[in-house]
Amino acid sequence: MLIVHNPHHDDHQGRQEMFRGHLVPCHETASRLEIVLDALRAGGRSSFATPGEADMAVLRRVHSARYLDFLAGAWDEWVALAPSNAGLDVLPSVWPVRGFRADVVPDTFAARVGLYSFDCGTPLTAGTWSAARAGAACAIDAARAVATASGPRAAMALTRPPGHHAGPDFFGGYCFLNNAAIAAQVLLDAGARRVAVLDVDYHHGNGTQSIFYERADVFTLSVHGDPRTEYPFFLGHADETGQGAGAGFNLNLPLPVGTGFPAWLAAVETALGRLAAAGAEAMVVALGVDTFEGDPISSFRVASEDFLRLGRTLRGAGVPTVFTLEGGYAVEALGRNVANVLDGFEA
Ligand code: Q9C
Ligand code: ZN
Repeated sequence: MLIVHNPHHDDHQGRQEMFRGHLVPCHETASRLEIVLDALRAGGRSSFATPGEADMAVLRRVHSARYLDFLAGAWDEWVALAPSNAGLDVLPSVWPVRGFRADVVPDTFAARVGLYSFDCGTPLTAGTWSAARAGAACAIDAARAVATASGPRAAMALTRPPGHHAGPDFFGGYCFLNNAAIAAQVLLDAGARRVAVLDVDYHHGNGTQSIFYERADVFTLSVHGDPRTEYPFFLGHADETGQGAGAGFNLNLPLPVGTGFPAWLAAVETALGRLAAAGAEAMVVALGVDTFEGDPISSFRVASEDFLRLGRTLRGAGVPTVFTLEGGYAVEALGRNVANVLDGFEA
């Protein structure tokens, strides 16, 4: 398996996220990626690469032009407001909820931060655009590699910040550019007639669902904590099945807090059955390992060894596969957990 890792990931280092009235240190830290990379290297893997420049035309097929322009220029705008802002992260404070307009783009920077975001846990920093753009390039290069006839059958975009909560024109959930959606788009553009994105992160892949909700060429499937109690709360229910041309091409399998490995794996197998029945010719796995029993912000009970079995099960899909790194916040176990998925996949 080819591992395309992001050499600019640590340009993004958020300081704080809002939690119960306090600003607390971000869970999504730069050490996460280094630990996974170290574990994969220690495991004797040899196929590593860093990406070329991100193809902006691909990003524009997944995200709106106005959102990409905002992300690219946000830090300079923030610092232009006051030089002392250079020492602070950007967090939103106001959002256009029901009845407000999202079609008129405000002039005021703070209002635009809210227009293009959905939570107060995703700081935008000096290097966010650089890191996210290089991460998208990892997804593009990983997908292009598996789409090449002589290339590997599987590749991983090993990057942060993660992507699956980022929608067509919004960031949130620690995510800015939707790497899994970008990989899916590349696989389509390379000739696959239908691609599946299977999201096994603890949290519903709301961004990916929103990007493809009215499309039949990408089947989005997500196994996750029930949004009645779990983040992102406002999407991810079982009755969301796609719309218009996309009707029937979204599957949500929400599971209750405390779900153990057997029930979780059964849901993943259900998703894989639907994926095969839909004739997906390639698969993107949005691989969050925050389903781990020791994860500090999640509640499933998946053990480190169980991730080997997940990998084997995913391999059963029998299609070219791109993995993207999503969540997983038990940092000391993160390397082993991700390596186990990949080892199980290749066993
Ligand atoms: N006090 C991903 O796993 N809310 N994003 C956490 C913790 C945000 C998770 C609240 C969780 C976002 C990619
Ligand atoms: Zn997650």
